[in-house]
Amino acid sequence: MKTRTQRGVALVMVLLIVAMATTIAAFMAQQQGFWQRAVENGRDRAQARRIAEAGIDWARAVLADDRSVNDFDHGKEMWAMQLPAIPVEGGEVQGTIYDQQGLFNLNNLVRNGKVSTVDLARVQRLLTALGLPQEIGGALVDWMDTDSEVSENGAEDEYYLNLAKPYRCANRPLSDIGELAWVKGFDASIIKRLQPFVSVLPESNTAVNVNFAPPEVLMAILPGLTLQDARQQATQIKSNPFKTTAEFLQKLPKSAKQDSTMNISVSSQYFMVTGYATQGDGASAVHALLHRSGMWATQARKSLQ
Ligand SMILES: [Ca+2]
Ligand SMILES: [Ca+2]
Repeated sequence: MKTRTQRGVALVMVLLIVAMATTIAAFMAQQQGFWQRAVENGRDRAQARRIAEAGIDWARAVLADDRSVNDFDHGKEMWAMQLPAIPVEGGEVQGTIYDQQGLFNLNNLVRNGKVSTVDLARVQRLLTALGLPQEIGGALVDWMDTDSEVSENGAEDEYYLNLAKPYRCANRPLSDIGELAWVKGFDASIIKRLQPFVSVLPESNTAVNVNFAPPEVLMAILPGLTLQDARQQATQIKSNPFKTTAEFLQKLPKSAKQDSTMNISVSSQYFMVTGYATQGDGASAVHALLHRSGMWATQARKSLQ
């Protein structure tokens, strides 16, 4: 027969085992909850991504439709409208198309591996208009040209290989605006200031679509144009966009000097498309650079988040 003490110990053991079993069960239930939520989140995110990517196909269709209507592009056209998010089952989706040719294409600066001096002068005018140092234009030329000869205010391998964390000069066109952070003289605040006015397109002789050009870009392509005239011009264009470049040239303010090498247009081939979608707890953003040739646009670059 068990003593009273033995019975007491046994009871404590039972209570301990029950307590442990309860803790383990609670822990397992919690883990299962985490796992289930992780699966659900993964599923929501995958769905959101598929919907956001479908936004790119929507943009291609919209841009093709636009080209079937006319051969000029401006901010009052349907494709350029910013639409609010549209509800879809389980979430919402938003797609926006941004013109890229009202901006100055930095890759125009170097053509076939050599500096385009007229474009360097344009970049320097743009930098001045933005209150940035002109000198960084020289470093950008060297970063992109294929030779290793140091230009005025430039920098080649010798400079970059002597940095605390050395790397080589790219000697090729830019692939992305973020790449500027590697170039001598550029930093985050300069890139932030420059970004709304420049693009990085996979070609080196693209026209500026004057219908989308901000005053600072108009100043860059039209020597002598004052900031006041450029602002007035950009405001007028916004409400009365041009259908031909001839019309634009006719209405140029007196302060602007016409440049025979100026490459302008009233239409665009490059567009940045952003697709954003939510599904349950998941969200996804897609950015794609589209190149429209004829009616159809192909994807030149894409990033997913
Ligand atoms: Ca159009
Ligand atoms: Ca170089």
